[in-house]
Amino acid sequence: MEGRKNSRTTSRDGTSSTEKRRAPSVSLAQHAGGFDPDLGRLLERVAGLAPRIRKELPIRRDPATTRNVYGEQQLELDVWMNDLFVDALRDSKLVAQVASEEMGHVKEVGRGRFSVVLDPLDGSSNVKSNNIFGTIFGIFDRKALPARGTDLFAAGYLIYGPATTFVYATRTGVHEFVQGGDVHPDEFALIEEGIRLPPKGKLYGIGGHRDKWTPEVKAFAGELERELMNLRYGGSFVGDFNQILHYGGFFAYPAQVDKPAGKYRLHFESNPIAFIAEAAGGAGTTGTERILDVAATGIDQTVPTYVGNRDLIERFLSRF
Ligand code: AFP
Repeated sequence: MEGRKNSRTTSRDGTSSTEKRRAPSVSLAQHAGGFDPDLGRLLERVAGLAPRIRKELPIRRDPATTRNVYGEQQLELDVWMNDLFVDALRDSKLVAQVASEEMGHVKEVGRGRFSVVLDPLDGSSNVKSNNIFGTIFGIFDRKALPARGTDLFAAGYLIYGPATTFVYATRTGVHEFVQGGDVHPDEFALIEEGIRLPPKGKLYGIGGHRDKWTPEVKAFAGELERELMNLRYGGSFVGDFNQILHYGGFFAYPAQVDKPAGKYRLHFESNPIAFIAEAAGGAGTTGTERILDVAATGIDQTVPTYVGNRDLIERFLSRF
């Protein structure tokens, strides 16, 4: 199945759109279920929440009265989405533990084989401005949380953009799906299977403040600028990484001189995305070690995060 593009994809092969619509599409549940039936069921549950989430987006736009464990003001949507995902994972009967950026602790939800880590709403500051945000998740098989990224069984994300897309990865590949269509509007259909980072990265993006970047980050950013790579920074890791997945390049929320441990949450953001980057042929580093190798010492750890094409990550590391 490697490298397949669904017939609903815009293609360059000259076939008409009517012909394309008639060809059978592969659903997310079928695809992931072919890899592991329980994974198929779990991902179908997760993706099945998207229509409810999209319906609530215009309504739940206000700040909540609470802050998360990182001291950040939560949105009503952060809290609501967290509960929605936790309840769905519990109801699936496939999950034992859940931990999320919004809870700050590990929650026992049943006796299933999976443990799930998630950032229910990644890019919450983009809600107000109607820019890209999404949900990031990582799935462990029979592992207690917190666990090391290298033990992930699968990872993925949803993007609530102009279209709702779903990307999932296992160690053997990264696959993308889009929601909608004439026949099953709520279903996710395969767009591209076995995605690889394009060999020549086009984009770069670096979060934080240039004045606070470490000398290695400043120097490398200068190098990428001189090579005329295009700057893209959108304020949501999931959206920014998704661009790297499709166009190739380098994305970082780096160590800063006043924040050496960076901003991104190891378990909820950096590990799942580094897992996807590696499964697509790329790499992820903290600047001192592979992200997926970082020892799991606490559920609220943060790490400097650099992901993207392997050659760019290696060039960046050669500066240390
Ligand atoms: P949350 O919305 O889950 O808090 O995550 C936001 C985030 O960690 C990441 O998605 C963005 O890339 C980054 O913060 C944006 O940070 P800046 O506001 O400093 O650019």
